Amino acid sequence: MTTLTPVLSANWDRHDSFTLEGYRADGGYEGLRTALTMEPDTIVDLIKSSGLRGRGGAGFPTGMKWGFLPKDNPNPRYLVVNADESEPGTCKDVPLMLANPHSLIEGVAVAAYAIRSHQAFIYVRGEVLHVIRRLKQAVEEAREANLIGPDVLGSGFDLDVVVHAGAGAYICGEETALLDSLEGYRGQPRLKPPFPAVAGLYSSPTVVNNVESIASVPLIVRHGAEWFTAMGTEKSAGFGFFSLSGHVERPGQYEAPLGVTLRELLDMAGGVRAGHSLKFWTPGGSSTPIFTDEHLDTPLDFESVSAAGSMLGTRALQIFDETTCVVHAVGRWIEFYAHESCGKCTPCREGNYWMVQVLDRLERGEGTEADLEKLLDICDNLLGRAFCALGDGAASPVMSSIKYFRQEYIDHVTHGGCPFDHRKATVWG
Ligand code: L3W
Repeated sequence: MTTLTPVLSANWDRHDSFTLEGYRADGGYEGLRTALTMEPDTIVDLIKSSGLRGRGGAGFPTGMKWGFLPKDNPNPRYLVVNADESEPGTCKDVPLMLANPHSLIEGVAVAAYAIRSHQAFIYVRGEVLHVIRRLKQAVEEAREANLIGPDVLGSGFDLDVVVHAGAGAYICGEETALLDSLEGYRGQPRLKPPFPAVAGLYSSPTVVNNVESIASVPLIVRHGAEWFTAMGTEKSAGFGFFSLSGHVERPGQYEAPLGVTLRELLDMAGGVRAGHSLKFWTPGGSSTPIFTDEHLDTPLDFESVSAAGSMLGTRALQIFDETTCVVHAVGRWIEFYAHESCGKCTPCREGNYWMVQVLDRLERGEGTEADLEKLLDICDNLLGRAFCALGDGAASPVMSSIKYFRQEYIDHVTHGGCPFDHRKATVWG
C-alpha cells in the first residue's frame, strides 16, 4: 500500500507557510546554501542522476534539458518558470505558489545558478491575482534577505527575478507561445526546433520549466539524488501532486510517489462520492485520453499510463461518476479548446469549431450515427497535424470517449438527445 509523501506540501498546515520565516523554519533555503558551494555543472549532473522529469505535462528529463544549453553562445541565458496553469482539471501549481511561494523562489535561485543564468522570469496566469501578489511579496522578502538579487548570500552570484502576469490565454502555457507573450507579442506557438534551450527568449538560450519541477530542485540538492530515486519507479522517479477533483469525497492535492494508483488515491480521498460509482476519469487533465474503472490499478507513472493508452500529463485526476454524460463532459472540454485555440493553424482552429457543432447537435438530439465517424475524422485531421500540442490535447478526450462509450453516443441519437439529467452530475446538487 502506497502512502502519501508530503514533501513540497509538508509545511502547508503552518499558518505562516507562505512567509520567509515560516519557510525557513522547516529548512527552507538550505538547498540554496548548499548549491552555492557546488560547481554549477555538478548541480546539473545531480538533477540528471535524480531522474527528475518535467511536472508540466510532457515529463521531459529536467537535467537533460538544462544540459542542452549551448556552451558557445555568448548571449545571456534565461530561466523561465511556466506558471501559466490553465489546463481543465490541473490545479497543483496555484496552491503550491499560494502556500509555499518560497519553495519556487528557492528553486529558481538554485536552477538559475546551475544553468549560469542571471535573469529569471516567473510567468503566471493573469487571472490569479492573489497568486501574483503573493509571489511578488515573496520575491521582495527574498531580495531583502539577499537570497536573490546582487551577490546572493555573498557568493558573487547575481540573480534578478521578475514575476510577469500573462493575460489569461491557455495557449501561453505552451512554452514558445509563453516566450512570445513575455517578449510582448501575441502569444502563439513558434516552430520547434529550435527548442528554447537553443533559441528561446530574445533568441537566447532559455530553460523553461514548470513550477513543480523547479520547486523540487532544492529538495534534491538538500537530500541527494538517491533520496529522490528511492521514491517512485525506476523511470519515473520521485513524488508529485495528484490533484483529485470532481465526484470524490475529499477532493484536493495528494502528494505521493509516482506509480501510485487511482484505487490507492481514492482510498485516501474517501472514495467516489457516497452512493455512486466511478465511470471515467482523466489521468493528467483534459488533454489526456480518458480512463475508466478498468484502469483503477494502473500505476500512475509515465510508462504505465502510456502503455495503457493515455498520458500521465499533469496528474490532474478528474473523477466522474455514473451520473455524468460523457458526451456532455467532452463537449464542455472541446468548447474550452475551441475558445482557447490561438487560430494559428487550420486543423486546431477549424477542427475544434466543428467538433463543438457536432457534439452540440448530438446533445440537442439532432445528431446521427454518422456524426461519430465525423468526429473521428476531425480527430484524425487534428492528431499530430496541429502546430502544437493543443490539437492533440483536444482530440484525446473525443477519441478515447468514443472508444470506451460508443454506445452512449449512439444513445444520444436513438433517444433524441441527452438521456442524462445533468443536475444529478453536479457535485453540489
Ligand atoms: C531541447 C530537444 N529541448 C524536447 C523540451 C521542450 C519542452 C520539453 C517537452 O507539451 C505536454 C503536452 C500537453 N532539445 C528537446 C527539448 N525538449 N525535445 O522538452 O517538450 P514536448 O514537446 O514533449 O512537450 P510540450 O510542448 O512542452 C506539454 C501536456 O503537456 N499537458 C499539458 C498540460 C497543461 C498545462 C498547463 O495548463 N499549464 O501544464 C497535459 O497533459 O498536452 O503534451 O520544454 O522544449 N531535442
